[in-house]
Amino acid sequence: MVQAVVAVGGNVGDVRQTFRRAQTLVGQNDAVFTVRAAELYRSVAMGAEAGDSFLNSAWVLETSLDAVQLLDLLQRAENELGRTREVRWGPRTLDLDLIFYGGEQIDSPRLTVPHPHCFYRQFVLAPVASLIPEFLHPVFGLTIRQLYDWISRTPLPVGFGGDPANSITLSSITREFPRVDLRRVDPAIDPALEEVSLALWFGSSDPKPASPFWLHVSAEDELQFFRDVLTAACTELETVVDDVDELSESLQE
Ligand code: A4P
Ligand code: MG
Repeated sequence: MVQAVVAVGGNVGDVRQTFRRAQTLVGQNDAVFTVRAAELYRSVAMGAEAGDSFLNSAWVLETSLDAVQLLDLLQRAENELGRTREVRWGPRTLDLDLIFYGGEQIDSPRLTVPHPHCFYRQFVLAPVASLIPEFLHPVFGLTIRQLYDWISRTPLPVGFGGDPANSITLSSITREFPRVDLRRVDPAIDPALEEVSLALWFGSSDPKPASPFWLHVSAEDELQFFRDVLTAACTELETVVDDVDELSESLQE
């Protein structure tokens, strides 16, 4: 039996209802024993073409499926609940990403676990931290709570290296994300990298930077990707009351 963690997101249709139906569908599988869901968070859409704001949540489930069987099950649920795939990072009824599969590290063409983009996304870390704050990220060796705190710092130190298209756009990024303290760093050797919560390397070659908190940005998605990552790292989430009874209770208080 393995404990798996799934990030849940959507921004098209009745998203709460879709999340509930997805949880039922996945929970009905004979090899899935419990599905514990976090509350809902509203988040600014990451991605130029991502559409309206998202609702995000997370599940912790116990399963005897192997990781690829679990991915198949998640993708079947996505398809059944109206997911289409026209645009990468486009609007979607339901996105189910496998974030952790126990403490395993998997790198295959269909599946990368831990999810390589989970560590800087508030909309993944906040719901997961609400369920399993002490769970250790198998690559970073930090708990989810520590990762969440690390990315929630103000100011948020973000390093970058390589060759971004132009420094004028970089200064516009600084204006757009006032929480970010942007620093140019040498990814291979710079001790300042230990200080940054997140580092982006622009360019085609892989510089093998000292920090684990780094992302490689290929030439074609350069600054838009930078913007997307900072949106996911910096924008505050709003907690959403899901339950009608809970809502009426909170209104009476
Ligand atoms: N794949 C590899 N590893 C995994 C994994 N750990 N979990 C492969 C799930 N899938 C994995 O995924 C593309 C392929 O990734 C799959 O065929 C699978 O074999 P997809 O779900 O078809 O496409 P996608 O979701 O558009 O791509 P991706 O990279 O998963 O996008 P993200 O990173 O999920 O971003 N803004 C807010 N505020 N909240 C969001 O939840 N989500 C996205 C999607 C964009 N903006 C968002 C949010
Ligand atoms: Mg996905």
